[in-house]
Amino acid sequence: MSFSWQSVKSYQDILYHKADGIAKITINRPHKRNAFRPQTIFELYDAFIDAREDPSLGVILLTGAGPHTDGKYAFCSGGDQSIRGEAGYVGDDGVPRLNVLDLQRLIRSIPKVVIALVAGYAIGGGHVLHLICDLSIAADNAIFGQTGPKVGSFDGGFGASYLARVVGQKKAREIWFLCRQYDAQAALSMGLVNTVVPVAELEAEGIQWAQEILQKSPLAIRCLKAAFNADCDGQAGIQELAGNATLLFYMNEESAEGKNAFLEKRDPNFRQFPWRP
Ligand code: S0N
Repeated sequence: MSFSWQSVKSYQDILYHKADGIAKITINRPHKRNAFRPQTIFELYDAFIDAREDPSLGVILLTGAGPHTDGKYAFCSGGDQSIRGEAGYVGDDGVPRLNVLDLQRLIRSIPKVVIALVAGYAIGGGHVLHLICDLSIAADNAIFGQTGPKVGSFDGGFGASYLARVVGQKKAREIWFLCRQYDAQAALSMGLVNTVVPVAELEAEGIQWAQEILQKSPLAIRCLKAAFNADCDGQAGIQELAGNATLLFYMNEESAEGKNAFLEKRDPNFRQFPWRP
């Protein structure tokens, strides 16, 4: 399928494209199996904010560049271990950070559909990134797994609790405690991905899913995403869901009457509105 991606902005560690209501954000460090460093996360965050603020976009595809020169693919292999310091991942400014957590929260709360397109490795913090996307489409060469207990780290946030919501407590504990790798079919059978396609068809499948979603009601999808999140995210999830209720109320005449009355220095006439059953 030919699709006219337009490059949006130039970054060091990622690529960012848009076309026809869809954004595509690509982690572009294939020599490191697309491991992220603080700079990568800053750039991903910047691109996701841009996609959130662009009302022409409804779906964001998150993927990894590849294959590398050795022929291998990766979605993302997590935090770049070569720059891991005593208190996080250390960028050029010398400051240690775990800023992937900011990105996780943004992907989860952005009121648009985020689809992970996973070819090759989705490992460690890279596995958590695909996990928190709304949908995951795997290439037939995809490999999934956590490595934390093997490399001296763990993600006790979404990486543990949301994984357990998705695949169940027993499987989530197996994934973290044994640090095994799982192929695409195994991921499909445990509900970790939505479908598996040949690697050559991965992007086309993602575009197809995005185009189907774009035919649907933006507000309905927005409220559904918030509703799914609210079930897991405590008060932050309720805030997100309630923010959508306020948004819808702002779009209603009853809400406008209150604002108009204030601006017109008169009492509001709410008696014109019904107390619905
Ligand atoms: C992905 C793997 C399985 C691929 O194996 P393969 O195909 O044999 O390739 P390699 O030869 O191993 O790799 C090719 C080149 O890429 C480099 N590379 C790969 N992954 C990384 C990485 N994560 N960091 C740095 N470099 C990487 C290799 O070094 C190699 O380079 P050259 O050719 O120069 O030698 C395999 O590569 C693998 O297992 N990778 C490591 C996976 C891993 O353990 N990732 C880190 C897990 N932890 C996190 O992601 C932490 C996330 C985080 O920030 C966090 C978030 C919340 C709370 C806590 C944390 C926390 O910090 O823990």
